[in-house]
Amino acid sequence: WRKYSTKEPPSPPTTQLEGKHYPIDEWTNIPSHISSALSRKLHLQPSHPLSITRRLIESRFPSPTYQYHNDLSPIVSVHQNFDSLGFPIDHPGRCRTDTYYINKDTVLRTHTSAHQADTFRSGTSDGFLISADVYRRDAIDRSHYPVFHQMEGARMWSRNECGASGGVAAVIREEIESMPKHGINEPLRVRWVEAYFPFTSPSWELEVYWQGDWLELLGCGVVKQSLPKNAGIPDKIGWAFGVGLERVAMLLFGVPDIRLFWSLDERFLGQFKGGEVSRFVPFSKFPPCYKDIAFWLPNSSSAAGGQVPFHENDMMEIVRNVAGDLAEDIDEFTHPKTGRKSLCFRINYRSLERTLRNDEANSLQQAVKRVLVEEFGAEVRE
Ligand code: FA5
Ligand code: MG
Repeated sequence: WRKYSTKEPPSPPTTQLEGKHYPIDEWTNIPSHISSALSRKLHLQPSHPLSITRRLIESRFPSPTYQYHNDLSPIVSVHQNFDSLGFPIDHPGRCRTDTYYINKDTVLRTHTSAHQADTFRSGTSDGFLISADVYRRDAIDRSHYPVFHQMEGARMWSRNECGASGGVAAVIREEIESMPKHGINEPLRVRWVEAYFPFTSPSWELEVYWQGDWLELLGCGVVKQSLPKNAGIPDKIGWAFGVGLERVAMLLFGVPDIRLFWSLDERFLGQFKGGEVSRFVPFSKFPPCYKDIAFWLPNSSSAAGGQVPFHENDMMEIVRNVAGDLAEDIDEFTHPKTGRKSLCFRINYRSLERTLRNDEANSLQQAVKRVLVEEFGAEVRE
């Protein structure tokens, strides 16, 4: 019992990630289905479609002009992920509803841009490609996943080498527009949409037409001068892009659902053993199972137990925690206006690997309800 009578204060609670201990606090919000993804590193598995896609893009941005970084830790500071890129302090991306926090100062990177400033500062090459896993609390559907992979590309020039920033803009658009077309035979409809990022100006996003809708592939732009200036290279000017590797791989390989990239099923992995781009042959599509849920939330003034306001991403997270990859998508319904906030969601449960039984879907749905009631004080409308 002596062990417990020591006068030393108890050590603060910590969490272990990638073999290191981090103090936790009221910002910590990393569930186990996320922390267990850290070790997967799909973009480094030689015959995984994400790795094949990475190498294909790398081949268009050759070394030594471009230096490749493929193993940077996903654990970064709030400064690296947001401050160094000029994100304003009230930017919604910084919220706990959108970002996975290890503690108030440390996050799982939400984008590969988190490494831009450091890589510019290291000054070891004019260009770089950074491929990595990134993490976001986000919607559930066929093209979104809370862990996905991005490739950051950037290239710097001396001002006199490249002329005006207009020249840089032309180069990036030319270079990037041809990227998703590579390896695809049928004509692809692509369009550029003006966008906003705190660290580029002008900025664009590139979209392609896919399964009846526009799918966003990447964001890019001319790097704002504050970045090279802060990195000690004020005479340089350059462009950068950040592309979603899953999105490009879905086009290249014909993968219809982003969850498939995480599959350990040989019917999926076995198709890419050659290490080259090939058309994915889908295994039969198993039937969906739709379940609706409607609930009231307590008024924030009367919220018991210090409950926090409910965010749509909280619903996504609850379902991910309960159902894992058995949830295919979630739709929010419009609901009648009343004094209290009422929410309705339709969850589509569907396994990629087998037919899901109705009683399995029911028990997942029951578990979702339980979390809503116990953790958010929801009153489920039957
Ligand atoms: C960014 O993350 C910027 N850092 C990109 C950038 C880099 C802009 C350099 C300028 C210069 P955005 O949030 O739009 O931008 O994400 C980039 C891409 O990541 C998207 O176009 C999409 O292809 C992919 N993506 C975003 N969220 C998800 C998700 N939940 N699941 C899968 N892919 C996603
Ligand atoms: Mg975007």
